[in-house]
Amino acid sequence: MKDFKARVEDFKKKFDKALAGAKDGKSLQELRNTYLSRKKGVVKSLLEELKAFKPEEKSKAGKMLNTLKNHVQKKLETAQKKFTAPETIEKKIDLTLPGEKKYWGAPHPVVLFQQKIENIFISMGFSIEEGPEIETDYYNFEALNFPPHHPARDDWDTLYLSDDLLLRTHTSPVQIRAMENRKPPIRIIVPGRVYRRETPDPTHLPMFYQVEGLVVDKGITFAHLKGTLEYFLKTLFYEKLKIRFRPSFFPFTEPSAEVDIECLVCRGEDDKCRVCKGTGWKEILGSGMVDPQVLKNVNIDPEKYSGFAFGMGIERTAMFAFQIPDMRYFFENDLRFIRQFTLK
Ligand code: 2NL
Repeated sequence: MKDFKARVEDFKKKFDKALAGAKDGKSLQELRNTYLSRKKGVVKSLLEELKAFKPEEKSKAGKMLNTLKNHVQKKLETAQKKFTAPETIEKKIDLTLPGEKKYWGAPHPVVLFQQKIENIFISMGFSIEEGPEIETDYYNFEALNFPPHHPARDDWDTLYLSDDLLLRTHTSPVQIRAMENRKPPIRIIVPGRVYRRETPDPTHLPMFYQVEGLVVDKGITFAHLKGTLEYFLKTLFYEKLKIRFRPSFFPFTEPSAEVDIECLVCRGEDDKCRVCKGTGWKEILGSGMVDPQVLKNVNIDPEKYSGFAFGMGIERTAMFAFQIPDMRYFFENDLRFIRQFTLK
């Protein structure tokens, strides 16, 4: 028995020494064979010797053998990992190949511009309103003071879905719904998609984004319209921006005005400027005092209340601000285009 114990310990020492000298997976395999082979491994042949032992010695010797076997197995496993891990990684990954490129998206320039516009109006106490893109003839035209078959409807190149349903040509119907549903004071802006029957070209799309605004309260005058739009445009562009108001016509406002800003491309210094056509001015907004008939249509008494409204195209304004030459770029979704825009 003493002899058995000494031999087991001796095998352990021999194994440790051999393992320390093992240089690769192959020599580990040889070690495993020598010690753990089921037919003629060291552990197996020692196990054979147990048969000759008395029962209490048998169990002691069995434990010693088990300890040896576990020791050998554990050490071989750890050594195996050390040898095989780097080898298999090198086989699976070709480290000479270029890395995988991660394609990041970017906020769309229309979204960036819309958010910037929203934030300016939020800072003035406006709230943001949304509504359906499919509308009835009433909300898109009639409530806004376009009588049926009125020639002014031709200006809006409407896409009809049926006799009564259409794709909204502006976001005004959302403002009509807002005036129907609540009492003044009303201070809202309505950004969103609008549709018109157009063939895409550098300055037209059949779908684009618009933002309209509406203020209705007691004592609202043209001075409020002017002050609000001047503050808005100076914040959107820069503080010393030159602005002018020009008389105009819309069926839903009276009086109406178009708002021009100085041409930021040539600053009025190029009489051949392609952006402002040499005028030095660029039309950016339509606006006016809400027509009393429109207020009546939504049961707001025009004797008590007045209001102003305005509308502007988001892509058109973004094109001017970023000097984008073709409106179609916005919806081609080419990342090389989309990634170019950031706003302060
Ligand atoms: C433009 C002109 C405008 C409005 C939109 C409006 C809405 C209601 C009542 C009165 Cl509910 N007016 N909206 C007013 C003036 C101009 O847009 O050139 N848009 C791109």
